[in-house]
Amino acid sequence: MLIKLKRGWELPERAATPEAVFHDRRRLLKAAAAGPILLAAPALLTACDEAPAPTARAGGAVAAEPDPSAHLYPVARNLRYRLDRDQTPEADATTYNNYYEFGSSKNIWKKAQALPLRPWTVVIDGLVEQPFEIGIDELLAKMPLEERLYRHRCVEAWSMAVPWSGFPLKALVDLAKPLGSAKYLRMTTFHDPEVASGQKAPWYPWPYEEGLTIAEATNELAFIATGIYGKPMPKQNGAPLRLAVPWKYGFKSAKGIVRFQFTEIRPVSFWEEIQSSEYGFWANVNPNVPHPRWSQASERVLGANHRLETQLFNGYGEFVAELYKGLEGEKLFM
Ligand SMILES: Nc1nc2c(c(=O)[nH]1)N[C@H]1C(S)=C(S)[C@@H](COP(=O)(O)O)O[C@H]1N2
Ligand SMILES: [Mo]
Repeated sequence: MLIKLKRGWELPERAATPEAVFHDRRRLLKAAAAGPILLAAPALLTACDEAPAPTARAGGAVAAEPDPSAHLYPVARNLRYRLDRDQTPEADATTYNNYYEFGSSKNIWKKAQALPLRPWTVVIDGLVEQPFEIGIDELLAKMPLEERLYRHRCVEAWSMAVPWSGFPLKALVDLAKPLGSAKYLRMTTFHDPEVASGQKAPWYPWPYEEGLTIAEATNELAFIATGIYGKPMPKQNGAPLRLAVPWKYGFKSAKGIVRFQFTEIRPVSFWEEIQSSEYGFWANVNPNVPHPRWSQASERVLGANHRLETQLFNGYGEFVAELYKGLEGEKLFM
């Protein structure tokens, strides 16, 4: 690429938006050869160049239809997980989003309201004692809900700090009863181009997929978030189920999950399939390993006027560093 590598804080926001600007243009050029796709080009490029600052504010007011899980919240906070900074204002965390199913700009929260949340069936299969399906409300009733304050660090060098509600991923793994041969957990997002128009873009490998090793998935930090700010999860933030793995870059935290599959084969995730030289399987946060196109040394704090230095494992080394002993030959930090 001819894009000059600059330090992250010198980048205009739109330039540090790898999941949009770069790939859409590149894939567009590729796809343009095919002809008909060209029709989509002007609209797409406009969307990519859109100023990220939202004009409208969502907050809790967005949930027009009542969420059937609303009575479950708020849940008790687990004080083991502490922040080193202020919480991000709810209005920022709920209106500045990455959710490519609904478009490649940050301002998709209104479009995401088109996603129906019921019925929502979760498939648990692959290398398990007995594959099964379970409705979201039945699953929520079985899981130990709690609130956790976690940092979130996007690979684009912005960050937030939010109170998630949800349950440890380990509780779901235990429910699934994986076989000893399972080495990875693959998570798959819903696929419905009729409601998620972003999924009509054929140059993305839909549906969105992500994966963890079983050791990562059963680490105490790995969390399935079902709510935020003491309320059910807004659609734009990944309702009804989204992963939160705060020591990894944000793209690992798949939203709108419908399937948990246990497998022997390392899953190839959405962004890895698009550009494996920039987005790998491990994607652990490390300020000393720059993205090929920008620095990861610091982060822009959403809803604040300052940057902070990024920390190794996003500050969660005490919980997770152990997981990577003996894996030093792997590309752990991209
Ligand atoms: N299904 C799906 N999950 C996704 C994404 C996406 O585009 N689709 N984007 C990821 C990225 S890059 C980030 S930074 C976080 C953003 O979560 P937030 O919008 O709740 O802040 O969601 C992640 N999960
Ligand atoms: Mo991200």
